[in-house]
Amino acid sequence: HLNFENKTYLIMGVANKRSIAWGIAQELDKAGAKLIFSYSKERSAKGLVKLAADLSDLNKEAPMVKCDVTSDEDITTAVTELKEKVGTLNGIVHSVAFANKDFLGDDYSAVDRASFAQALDISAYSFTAIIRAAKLADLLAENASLLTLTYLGGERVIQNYNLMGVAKAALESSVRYLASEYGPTGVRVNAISAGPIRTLSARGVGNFSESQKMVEERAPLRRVTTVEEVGTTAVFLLSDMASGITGENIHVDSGYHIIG
Ligand code: 0WD
Repeated sequence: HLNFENKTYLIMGVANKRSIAWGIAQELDKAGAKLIFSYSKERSAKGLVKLAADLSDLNKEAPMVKCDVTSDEDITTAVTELKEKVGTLNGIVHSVAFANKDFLGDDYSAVDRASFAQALDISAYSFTAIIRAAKLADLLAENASLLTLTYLGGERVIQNYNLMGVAKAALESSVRYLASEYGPTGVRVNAISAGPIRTLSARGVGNFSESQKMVEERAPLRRVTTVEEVGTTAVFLLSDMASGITGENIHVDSGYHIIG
């Protein structure tokens, strides 16, 4: 069931070696899956080439495509390139999010129209957009598994998460609607709700260290979640071992979400 031979996955959202997407890529590589990466800016591409060099021989020279998810043109071009480079995808890991830092602290209601639209566009709409484009291009294998990353702030109020929390709520809801729509074709759609992990994006959230401290003090496991733990759960969800799971949001957060 955990056989990843001849299976190919698109990984979106590796900014650097701390990125959750990179943690997932490393675990998939260990499991024997073939990888293809997408990046949003040319400068991320260079870093990605260097990172990939540390992967197994299968992925050392993994193909890469440009895809700034705010651009319909980029999405169309990326899908065409993916079709040429790999033909079929057995899954997609969407690990992309953005919100204007000015609205990740203080009062939520201060958010302006443009920042709201941008956060929802990059962090929620992009998952739907890439899936639709991949499906229309007949890029998705039968039983493909699609995965996105979310956070508890989408379900409840977490101090400072504000605008991103609203975007994550939209993302989590889209996971359910997409799962329902694509289920009849065998395609599964799930989310991992990760505990706070110190990455580039996390630095933008006000008082980030405080949320990690809360996890250490109150989560059942009394420690912060590691990127490896998110990676191994992703491998499971992307594999046929999870064939009965869709529309789900699995918390990989040391159990923090059960604490009131
Ligand atoms: O504590 C955390 N770090 C948690 C993160 C806890 C729970 C969930 N998450 C989520 C994030 O909200 C996000 O959805 O995990 C996902 C990945 O976040 P990360 O690994 O913490 O962040 P980072 O390493 O900064 O990666 C975010 C990626 C970057 O990749 P690229 O390849 O573009 O450098 O999102 C990318 C960002 O640049 N991104 C975009 N990618 C395509 N098009 C865009 C865009 N327009 N904007 C941002």
